[in-house]
Amino acid sequence: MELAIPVALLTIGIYHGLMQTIYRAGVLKQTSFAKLDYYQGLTLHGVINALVLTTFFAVAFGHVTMAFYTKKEPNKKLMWLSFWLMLTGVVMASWAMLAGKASVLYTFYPPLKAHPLFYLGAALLIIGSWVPLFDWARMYNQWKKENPQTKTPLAVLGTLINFIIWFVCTLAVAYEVLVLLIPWSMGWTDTINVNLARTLFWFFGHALVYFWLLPAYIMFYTVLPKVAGGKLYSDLAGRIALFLFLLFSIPVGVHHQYSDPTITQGVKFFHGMLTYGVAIPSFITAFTIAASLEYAGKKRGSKGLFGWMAKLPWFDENKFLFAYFIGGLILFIFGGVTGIINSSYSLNTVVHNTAWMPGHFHMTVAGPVFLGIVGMSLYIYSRLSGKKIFLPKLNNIIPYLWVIGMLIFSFGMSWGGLRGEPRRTNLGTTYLNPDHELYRSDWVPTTLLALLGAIIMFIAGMLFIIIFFGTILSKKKEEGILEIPVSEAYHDEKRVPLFDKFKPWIITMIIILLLAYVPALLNVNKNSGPGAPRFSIDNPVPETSVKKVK
Ligand code: HAS
Repeated sequence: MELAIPVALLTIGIYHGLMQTIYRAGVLKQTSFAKLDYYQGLTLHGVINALVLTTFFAVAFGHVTMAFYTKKEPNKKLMWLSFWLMLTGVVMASWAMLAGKASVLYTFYPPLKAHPLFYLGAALLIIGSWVPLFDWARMYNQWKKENPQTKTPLAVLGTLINFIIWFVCTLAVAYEVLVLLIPWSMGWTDTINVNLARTLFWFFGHALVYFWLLPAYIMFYTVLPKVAGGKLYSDLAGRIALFLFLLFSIPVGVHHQYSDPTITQGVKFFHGMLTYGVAIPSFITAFTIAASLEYAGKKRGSKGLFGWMAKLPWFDENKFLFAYFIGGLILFIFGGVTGIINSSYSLNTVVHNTAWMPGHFHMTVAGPVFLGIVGMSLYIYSRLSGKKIFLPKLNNIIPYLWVIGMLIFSFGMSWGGLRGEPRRTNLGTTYLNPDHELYRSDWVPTTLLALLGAIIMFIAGMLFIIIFFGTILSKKKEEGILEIPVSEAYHDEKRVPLFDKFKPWIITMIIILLLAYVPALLNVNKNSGPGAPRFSIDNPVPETSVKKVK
């Protein structure tokens, strides 16, 4: 259920992704289509794909890794409690979005106001996803007591680190939602401090991207080397990378606020430096995984410096996870480079709020994260149910189709961004409408490229949904078991206690967080202007003024 529901919702999410590029390329020159407004569609696209799919999967995959490696049963009651809380939240938020009462995009920045049920739904989704952490901590402690001298399995370490990051960063967004947004949206308070809300959101928001990424990294470290036919080059490198994420994932949020005048240069500089810090574990990962793949290729008899690449199981349908993972890694090379460009203050002023930004983040969250999630969901389902993959040859082609589509799409978006094309804008009504005075012919090729890429991705996405539900509907062929490929380490370094306990890392994390965020919040407290009233997406006049005029 935790895998199938979000995959079913993907149909809506992917459809609205395609629609975005259709509007933006000027194929549609109107504000809505099929009774759904442009911003309503963009909100559905972002919330379903980036918040719902990712959170459900992280919880489901966490259950799988914890149960598989500790050989302990998660508490069934808590599992269901978490599932129902998350599902209720999704139903509430979906209602608000589909009814057109929450077209506030996935960042839900005020002064755009959503229906209170949207915020409440988001809060329930988050609270539901907290529940398993407490149960996993119990399972881990029991396992540790039984195995005091054994290294914590990398996948367990990664899952716990990821959910600790998630728990800490979501405290800020919980405060934003419960204390600032809901009372304001209910009309109990008249205005809201937009700067405080944005700062709290980004305390959560950048860590959120690593909450998406870490399950994929767990797969790259612990599953991919085995599937590729080799070993993990260094187990210790994986541990170091994971602990660095614990330190640096959260205190970087201000790099999303480089253009916010409330925050001073010193704070921006510090967050900028820490942002370079958070790229380090990804560089470690790039080298470690590349070395693991090189070893796999060499073991398969490759020759020469790059011959290993050709020997990898690119088209082996029995190892289809390889195709999903390598597709994600290839995209992430570009996603990472563009991310580092964003983190530079001066370059950020060129690309901020342009189409470059979705160009960047689609090669991350819709790259390694999306391909890892869908590939692993299919794998886990087929193993647990004992069913064979429906149309296995086609399944192996899907990730490559997705990568081609994504590279074309992101190239179009990034190129457009560099020419000033804005993000989150229905270009078809103005800039891409030849009859409009604002028409920009230089954005025609960029938006057409994005459209072409989106069509290819849409086809790949729909083929995946057919294969996923085709597999669910097929007959059981063997006994279902909980099994995931386990990579051995090539360098199985001896246990280093520092990289096997959480306490010193959590204390360091708290210190860095305080250093990064106390000054940021003091700035916000000092420099914020008057509070903002409630606005809806289709009216530049605040809601209260509209009511007064009526
Ligand atoms: Fe980002 C904005 C900086 C990573 C997602 N980012 C966003 C937004 C999203 C997002 C959704 O500093 C938009 C938010 C919004 O709506 O406003 N980002 C970074 C940096 C990194 C980074 C420095 N981002 C991610 C990841 C995401 C994600 C991961 C999702 C999962 N990002 C920014 C900044 C902004 C931003 C600014 C704000 C901009 C603004 O102005 O609004 C780093 O973590 C990236 C490090 C990555 C690497 C790449 C390592 C490569 C690997 C692949 C190796 C390949 C192999 C295969 C081994 C250094 C691991 C080889 C084998 C063969 C056969 C070829």
